[in-house]
Amino acid sequence: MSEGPKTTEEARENDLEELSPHAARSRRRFLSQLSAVAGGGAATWHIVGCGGEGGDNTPAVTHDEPAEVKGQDPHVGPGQLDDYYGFWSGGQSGEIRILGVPSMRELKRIPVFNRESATGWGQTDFSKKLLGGRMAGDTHHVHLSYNNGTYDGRYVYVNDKMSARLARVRIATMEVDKIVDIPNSQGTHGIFPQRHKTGLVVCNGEFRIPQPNTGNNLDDPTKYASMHTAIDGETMELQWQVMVEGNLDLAATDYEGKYSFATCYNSEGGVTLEEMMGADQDFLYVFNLANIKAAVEAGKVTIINGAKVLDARGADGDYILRVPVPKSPHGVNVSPDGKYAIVSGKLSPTCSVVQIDKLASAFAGEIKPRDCVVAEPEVGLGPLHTAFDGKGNAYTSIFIDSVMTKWNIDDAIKQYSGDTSVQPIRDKVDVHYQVGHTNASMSETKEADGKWLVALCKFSKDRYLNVGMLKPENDQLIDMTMDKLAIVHDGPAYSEPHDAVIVRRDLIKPLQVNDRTDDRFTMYEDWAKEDGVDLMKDSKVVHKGQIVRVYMTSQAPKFGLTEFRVKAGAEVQIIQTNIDNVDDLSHGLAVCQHDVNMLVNPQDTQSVTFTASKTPGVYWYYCSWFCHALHLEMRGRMIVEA
Ligand code: K7E
Ligand code: CUA
Repeated sequence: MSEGPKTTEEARENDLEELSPHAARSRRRFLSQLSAVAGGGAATWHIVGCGGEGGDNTPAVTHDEPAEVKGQDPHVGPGQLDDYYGFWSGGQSGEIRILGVPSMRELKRIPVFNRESATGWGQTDFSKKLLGGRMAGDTHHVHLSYNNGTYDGRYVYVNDKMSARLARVRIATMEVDKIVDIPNSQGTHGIFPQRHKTGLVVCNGEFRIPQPNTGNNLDDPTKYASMHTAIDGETMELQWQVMVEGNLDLAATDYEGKYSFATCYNSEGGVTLEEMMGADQDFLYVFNLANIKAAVEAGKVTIINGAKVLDARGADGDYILRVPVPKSPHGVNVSPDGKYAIVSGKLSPTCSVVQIDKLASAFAGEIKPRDCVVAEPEVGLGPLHTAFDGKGNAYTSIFIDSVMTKWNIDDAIKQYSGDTSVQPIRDKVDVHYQVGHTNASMSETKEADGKWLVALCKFSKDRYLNVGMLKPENDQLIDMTMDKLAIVHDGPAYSEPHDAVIVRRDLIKPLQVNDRTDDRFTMYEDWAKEDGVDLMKDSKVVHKGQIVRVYMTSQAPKFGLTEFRVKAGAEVQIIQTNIDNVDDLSHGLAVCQHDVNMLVNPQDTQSVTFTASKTPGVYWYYCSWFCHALHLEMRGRMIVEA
């Protein structure tokens, strides 16, 4: 494009029309709908973008634009392995999923905050202890532990927005090993680990509540506050909370361990949609981690529900800097060179580029917080999240326009500083439909490699066979190695991936058989010691008053016990150890009519506690995972006596 940027609204429309006629149409529609909302109308703008019903809403794009010949091949043939692990949040399902990229094949689901029948998560003694009786969750953001700016292959962290929890998966076992409750917080949303080493994981409280939330100030929202919380990524223990006045949305960290970031919408402190959209300006909150640590160590804290809380409401100070950005920002992503935090506008068609090395001067009062903003390119309507290729380009997901916009960061900075000869927008591609998060291969590390980009679309509408009212989400794979972005794959996803990270496969090395080092093994070993049992060898029934402990090995195709006897209504605890030492040889334990089903992986122990039927009789237990030609014979009888 040869002309420089225009200044009038009309010229901007023309620009958009050139880049994407669809974008210009939806921009006009968006603006009229927004004014309807502001006037008290129904907030329906977010579902009417593309390809569907009504008005001037012609389909966004012809389907299946073929990839250009020079691009990468996303096909992963039989027997071939993907180049990347994708870690996807499962949204309302409360889980994490692992996909192969670029095949986009779902390889595994890791239950986290949900009850899962296949593995017994939520039913085994260990998972019950972690979940504390809660059986639902809402996972949004999945991030891995870091060392020196890239993934160290040890942990995956994920938030539960619904019950304000942070969970950790140990990559060696791909199972949850810790879950921590975040006090004084509701709607725990953005999380991000520090990137210079496995240090803090910061967690944003999105919903403002009275502090403490014990019946005070119920009807005085001006007194509500939210928390920016730090959890130690090694111990999973709460370190501190910083109390702020505004809603905290997405989180990020820098690459040096100095700052954490939170987008703040609703700085006006409203409790209704209209109130939350009132102010034209909101903020990127920048947290100064060294100053916060020093203040916590100096005891400048209030204890609220056991948490050390620093009050940073009101004016900027040592702890927080509020960088003004256009109203209601959403995503914040830090470029792989560590230089910029990019704030996506959501209700503004812009991204604000914050130069991180200017923040120290702003904290010192030498420049204004807004002076740290060095570019604000127009990227489209409803920018949500930004990914990177490691070559100076940013890729922003644009929700309302249903496009991905590729733009150049340096050119955006030049344009902002007055150079009218540059145009930062490089390309736009239509996605289907209403893209939320985006991410790219290694994009959240200093090793961003610019190979694959995913657009996690909230609506699939007509892209798949009609499966009823709830359609799959649509995860689209985009080849980012060419000048033009090319969609090369549609991947249906069950409700509802929010975020994903895409990790080079050499960084992820899970075990084939369990190494029995997780915390939970001390629990089993303690019981076994108490009862004089060797878990790897013995099968034995131990009566302890009303409780019957049943130790049982499993080795294809046999359980260590072919029967055991209990009294009707007894508490039964089965502690099962899979002594097979063979890759992929899992056994299960299902108990007929007792609602028990759990997985026991090679060299693993699992335990489950349940109440035997009040009706005496014979109840078979059986192996529920196909393990052997005689798998169906792998069973035994629980004999329940009167
Ligand atoms: Cu944008 Cu929860 Cu990350 Cu969803 S949030 S899109
Ligand atoms: Cu063991 Cu099937």
